[in-house]
Amino acid sequence: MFSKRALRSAIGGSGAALLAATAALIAVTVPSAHAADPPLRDLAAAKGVYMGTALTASEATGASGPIAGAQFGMVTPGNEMKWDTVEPSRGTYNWAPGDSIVNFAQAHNMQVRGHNLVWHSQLPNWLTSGSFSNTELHSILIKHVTDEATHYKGKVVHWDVVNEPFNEDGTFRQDLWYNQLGSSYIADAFTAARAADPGAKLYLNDYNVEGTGPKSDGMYNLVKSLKQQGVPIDGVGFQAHLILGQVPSTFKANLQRFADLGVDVAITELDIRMQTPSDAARLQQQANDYTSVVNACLGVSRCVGITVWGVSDATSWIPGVFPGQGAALLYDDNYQPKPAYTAVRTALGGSTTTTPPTTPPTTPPTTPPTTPPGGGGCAVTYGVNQWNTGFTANLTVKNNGSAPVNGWTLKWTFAPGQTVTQAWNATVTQSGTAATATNLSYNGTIAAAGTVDFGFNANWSGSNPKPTGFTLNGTACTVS
Ligand code: G2I
Repeated sequence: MFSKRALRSAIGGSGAALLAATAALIAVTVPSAHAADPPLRDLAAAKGVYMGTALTASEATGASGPIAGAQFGMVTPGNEMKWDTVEPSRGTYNWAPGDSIVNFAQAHNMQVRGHNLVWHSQLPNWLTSGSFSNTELHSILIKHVTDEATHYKGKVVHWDVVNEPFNEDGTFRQDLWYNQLGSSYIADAFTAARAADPGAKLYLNDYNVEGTGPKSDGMYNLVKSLKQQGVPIDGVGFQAHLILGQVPSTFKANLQRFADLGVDVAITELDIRMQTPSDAARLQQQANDYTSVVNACLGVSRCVGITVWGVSDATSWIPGVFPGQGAALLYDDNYQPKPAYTAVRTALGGSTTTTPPTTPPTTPPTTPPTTPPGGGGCAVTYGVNQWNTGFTANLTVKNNGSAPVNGWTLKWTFAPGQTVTQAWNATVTQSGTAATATNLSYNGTIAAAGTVDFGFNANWSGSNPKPTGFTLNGTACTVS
């Protein structure tokens, strides 16, 4: 008998495409060193699961966007569907940020996990300081859930209807909702969401519930009781904000016991943080940890997919909340895949080889390697943040010409003592005081009148002046 997952995989569009692609690869021998591996989204689809990422609006238009669109088949807005964004004043809705993520998803053939309808955090002031009566608060809650689920009807496949309702000991969190409405706010929110969008799968979502324990038990008891009461809950999300080397050994068994209650399960916000800076041993441990998490999901037939909480370490929430920690995702600060990426790919049935850089900087581009900025020249803005021995520079390069620049090289001269240590959104090399930045695979084109951003960290000694001249593909640029 086919499991639901095997059936999905056998008939799934991406799965079929993958099989066809695999057959084509077998028929034509492709030099293996540079044979492109299928993206994670296709490998996942062939296993009957999705692979997703969180994405904020600014990440979508930055360096994470092209990676997200290529590698992931599901997107969760990082902040754009939360209450403070969506309903900043009572009854007035701000859909544009969330809509921008939906548009991004549709443009990249991705699905959307809505996050979230009810939470204790990121609430607008009018709500937290409104001193509403219980009755009024209840109607505010139901209206918000109804209006948001209605707005995104047909566009969101899963909703995190209620997010993080538990304390660590498994009792209910004493937040605005529970304190005034009691635990029945949870059932009421699910019921309202179902009425507004009967097609969306409705999830309860929390963290520190991945392994068995008091918090997970609290959630288990709630789900069991909601199911017994006929409340429309379809799934349980396990956020999985994990710590290096601490993937719970009971993860799979725990997912399975929830699945046995008759709900889907999903890993919804996966990241695995470590002390920074990372090193080879930690990155390898992290790769092993990611493998364990993927295997836990694949081992449970009702585990429908995995979402990582962001594309790149460069913009992850972790360092801001856990100072000294980070490096938790699949792509590093320079948007290059880490051992964890290869581990996930392998666990999903892809190849075990280390991924070559997205496009090695030395690969000759197919289009003319360096078109000069068509006619109108270029302008560089160079922003600096400096401290006693180091600095961060953020550069914006504008193509003032009327034609796109395809493949770019920016050159400038440093002062003695200025030394780049790490760059993002570009490869930066240095020979003495001569510095060269070249595009990465995803940002090689600068549209007519368009810009590209990159930056670097560097050391300095003596003085730390701004470079006085830049050339873009050999043409001098103005500097500001
Ligand atoms: O905290 C990590 C996640 C835990 N589970 C629920 C998720 O919704 C949550 O996501 C994070 C976002 O990744 C952060 O980007 O939620 C944070 C807020 O609790 C988000 O951070 C906030 C910053 O703290 C604010 O300073 C900022 O104004 O993002 C806000 C919007 O950009």
